[in-house]
Amino acid sequence: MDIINIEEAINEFWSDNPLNIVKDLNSLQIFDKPLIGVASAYDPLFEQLKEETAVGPHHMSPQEWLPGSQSVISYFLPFTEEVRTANRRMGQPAREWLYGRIEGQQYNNALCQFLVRWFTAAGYEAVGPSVDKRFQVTNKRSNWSERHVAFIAGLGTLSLSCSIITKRGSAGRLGSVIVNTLLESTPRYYTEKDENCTKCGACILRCPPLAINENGKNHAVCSDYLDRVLARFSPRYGCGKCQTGVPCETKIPDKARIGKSTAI
Ligand code: B12
Ligand code: SF4
Ligand code: SF4
Repeated sequence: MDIINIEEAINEFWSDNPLNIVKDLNSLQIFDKPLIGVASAYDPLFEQLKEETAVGPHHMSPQEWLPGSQSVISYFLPFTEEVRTANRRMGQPAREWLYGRIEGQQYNNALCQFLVRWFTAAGYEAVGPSVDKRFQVTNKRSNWSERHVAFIAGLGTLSLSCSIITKRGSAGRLGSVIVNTLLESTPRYYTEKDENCTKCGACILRCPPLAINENGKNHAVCSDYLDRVLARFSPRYGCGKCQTGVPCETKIPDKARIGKSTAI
């Protein structure tokens, strides 16, 4: 078993799973090809996430999710150009983005469950924390934070808007699976927790309820705004203005360009 086999399985799922297509929106494709990273289940950063300043003591380690685990596979599902460009206009979320949030998460859950079945069929044990019955979110802090896991698995860093910025940008969703097979870890090409963010401030200007400032994002303000969006667009909601129409939408922004242009 190596990362090539896993990539092939994920890409096969990505290329033909019908949940990636929204018939209601003219057969809109939600996600592009996923980006994949691997962390050792013994990476000391997992223990660091239990600190109050990181996620908190309730954050479960890979061993707590799956005794005997060896590796954690994290993936980033980038939104397609259609979803991203539709959401670049200021103000209310685009319909494409609302479907990307809700139907997109159904697809994400299906991919996670597929990977668990795929590893099990190959004779290994696997757990997808986000689709596991033990998964919980308390005071807006989950017991398995996908962004922190992606950081550990070499996919990218956090940012001023609190999004993860990967080599394919920040506009997308994350998932992960813990397995009891040893895989080669993806090297982290960064050392700081928000290294990929230029602090250009473009996301500050994009945020409708002004949840972001130069010190970071206020989760409560963002969350209250999302509740108002839900009241209007139920059963869907979402916003993601901080992940679209910004220099980190599809790539790691170029630090040399700060001050020259903040919009894409
Ligand atoms: C609760 C939640 C929310 C809450 C609060 C957000 C929050 N607390 O992070 C609300 C409702 C506001 C929210 C909003 C949104 N969310 Co949300 N949310 C979650 C959820 C379920 C849990 C997040 C969590 O546990 N956070 C934990 C806290 C502690 O995170 P934090 O405060 O940012 O952490 C700081 C500290 O840890 C500090 N730090 C201190 N020491 C250390 C040490 C290390 C090593 C590190 C790395 C960091 C660190 O750095 C961090 C940043 O300052 C995750 C799914 C999941 N299972 O992870 C999705 C998730 C984070 N959300 C996501 C998205 C897309 C959104 C929205 C865009 C909604 C939408 N689709 O329109 C918005 C805005 C996202 C944004 N810019 O942050 C994605 C993010 C993908 C991405 N590209 O980054 C996730 C991962 C869902 C998914 N499966 O893809 N969300
Ligand atoms: S828009 Fe600029 S400041 Fe905001 S997260 Fe992206 S790179 Fe960082
Ligand atoms: S999701 Fe919307 S409300 Fe929340 S921080 Fe991003 S732009 Fe602001």
